[in-house]
Amino acid sequence: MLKARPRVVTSRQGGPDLGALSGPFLLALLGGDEAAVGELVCRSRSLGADTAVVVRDLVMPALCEVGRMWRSGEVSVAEEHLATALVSRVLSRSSSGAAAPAGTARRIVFACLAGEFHDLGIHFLADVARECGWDAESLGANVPREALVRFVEQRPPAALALSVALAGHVPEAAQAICEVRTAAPGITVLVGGLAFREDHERLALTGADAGITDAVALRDWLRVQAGKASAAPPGVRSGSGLPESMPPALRRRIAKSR
Ligand code: B12
Repeated sequence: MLKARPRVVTSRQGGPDLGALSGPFLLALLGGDEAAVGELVCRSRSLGADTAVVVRDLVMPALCEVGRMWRSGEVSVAEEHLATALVSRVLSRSSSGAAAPAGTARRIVFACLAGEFHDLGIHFLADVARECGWDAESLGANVPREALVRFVEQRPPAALALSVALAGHVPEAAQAICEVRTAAPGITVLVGGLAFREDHERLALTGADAGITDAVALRDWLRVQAGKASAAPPGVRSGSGLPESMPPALRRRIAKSR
């Protein structure tokens, strides 16, 4: 059954032009040249690109090309794994997002559901969120639905962001969102990933509040939401001085031992 149509949020082109770095970046990735990959990311940053722009304009096109070459047999699975691991290491080192002090920032949780192993995107997006001053957690790949629902029920974030690369996983996302809405109403649920970039119509099947297509669009959405935040964002400290997002049993135990 079709659910309410979520908003699709896409970024406009803009920011520094990284086009000239794309070819060398792909070659460095495929050659496993970590120093060159690091150097190209540094050059992008010196041109004024933040993590969101680096991911949208340098990393995503390169990994799409790696995926194409992998499918056509031009590179092996081992070379694809090498490129993926390399870009992940370099980008996490170069991100400038420091962890926000507990309880002071709006919180966003990223996850890939059961069977979904494409978690590189959400690790980058968590860095993007930290650069925007959000408290971001990435639960990574293959998170069982029950565990995710319990997690957000006990420690409700302001936003839950689910990533779906394979179209066959859209029904699982729809089920998870339905259960999250019952267990923890009030959370804004975002979805993104290749499954929705291939076909925006799939968004309507999920029941999410919005579908966001890329890292720059997410960055802009996070900034707007942070601007709208009330004086007491979710996760602020309670009267006990402990974050509201802390599991209740742990909060009680710590409060008692004081
Ligand atoms: C790396 C990779 C893998 C790695 C993943 C490693 C990891 N830790 O992530 C491994 C080896 C595990 C893998 C496995 C498989 N893969 Co793969 N993989 C890729 C590859 C090459 C790159 C993906 C990537 O990281 N892109 C870069 C990131 C940054 O992009 P992204 O994930 O899309 O995220 C961005 C946006 O989509 C958005 N976004 C994403 N999620 C969200 C969520 C929210 C809330 C928001 C706001 C935004 C957002 O923001 C991100 C940053 O801009 C792609 C090629 C491609 N065209 O994408 C194939 C690809 C996705 N894989 C593919 C396939 C077929 C598979 C396998 C089935 C292969 C197999 N036979 O085993 C398995 C399936 C595993 C599973 N069950 O999940 C196909 C999918 C085809 C399709 N249309 O369905 C692709 C397209 C390759 C191809 N050309 O055929 N893969």
